[in-house]
Amino acid sequence: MKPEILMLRGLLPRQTAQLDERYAGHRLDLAEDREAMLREVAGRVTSILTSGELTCDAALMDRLPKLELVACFGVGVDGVDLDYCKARGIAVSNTPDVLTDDVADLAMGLTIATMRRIVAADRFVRAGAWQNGPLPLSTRLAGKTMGILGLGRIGKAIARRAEAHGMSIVWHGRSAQSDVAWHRYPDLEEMAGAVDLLMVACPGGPATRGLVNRAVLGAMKPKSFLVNISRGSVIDEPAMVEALVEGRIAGAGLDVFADEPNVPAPLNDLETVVLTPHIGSATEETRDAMAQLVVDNLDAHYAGRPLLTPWRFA
Ligand code: 8YV
Repeated sequence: MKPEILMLRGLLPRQTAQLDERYAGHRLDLAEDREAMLREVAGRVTSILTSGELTCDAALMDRLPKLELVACFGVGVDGVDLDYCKARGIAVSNTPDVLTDDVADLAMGLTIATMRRIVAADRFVRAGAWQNGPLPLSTRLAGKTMGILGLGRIGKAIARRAEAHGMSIVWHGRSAQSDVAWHRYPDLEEMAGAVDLLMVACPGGPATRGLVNRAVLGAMKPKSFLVNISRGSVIDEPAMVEALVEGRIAGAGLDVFADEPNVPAPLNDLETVVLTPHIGSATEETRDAMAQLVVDNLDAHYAGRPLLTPWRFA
């Protein structure tokens, strides 16, 4: 008998073929009648396949008495009720490391695109506006300070790239790191007031919800920028939109939003904002590596081997 997996999303064709060979996957996201599917398979399912930003909550997991593993496609596990998993002894795996470079590249891409107004410049040329004179001047990166909220693997990869562009790095995170030379601000608001660009790179989830609040945004200088490649939930989105619309901050590069795929309408009208549809890890190479890691974790679990990339509960 093949182990049965409740799938809240699919994988790429190469890994779907591997799954089909060894497992019976039930695509809840494609089910016409989700309730009927759940009733049918709940008693047999031993794993859930999900993404960090999808909801895998207690209500769902409560219905799966044999659940052993939640395998996440993505580094973020904020959609999973981790307290519940810990209490029930359900293992969780994610896909760290393989996506670090891509997410950091996008963070720098958004930084450059926003500060140098690359997207606005592209629109300017296409609209034929160049014939009427030059585009207004933009902002230099070199010599500026980037304040990184969350200095994990991705935060550090962004820091290295930003340094290569001549930027200075400071950071804020819950705990000090003895092997890090960059200055740490214990207070986020203070850091926000001191930097030219606030880079949001911390995990999502209850611990960071609304961390970049009205006060933090209010502390930022009118000439400073905001980039978010983490989760929309980390920023008070209405307060951010207000600050951008009123020009209280200079601009923002945003890959993630509070209610994806919905983006606050006022952002669409702002030339100072660059918007991307949650594509931090969205390259062929990285998505292939992420999907393979999901399958490899499932394989390890069902072979009785340790998970390759287990989530370490606090
Ligand atoms: C998503 C991400 O998993 O890794 C994460 O936490 O947010 C992304 O890589 C990806 O968009 C799949 O939905």
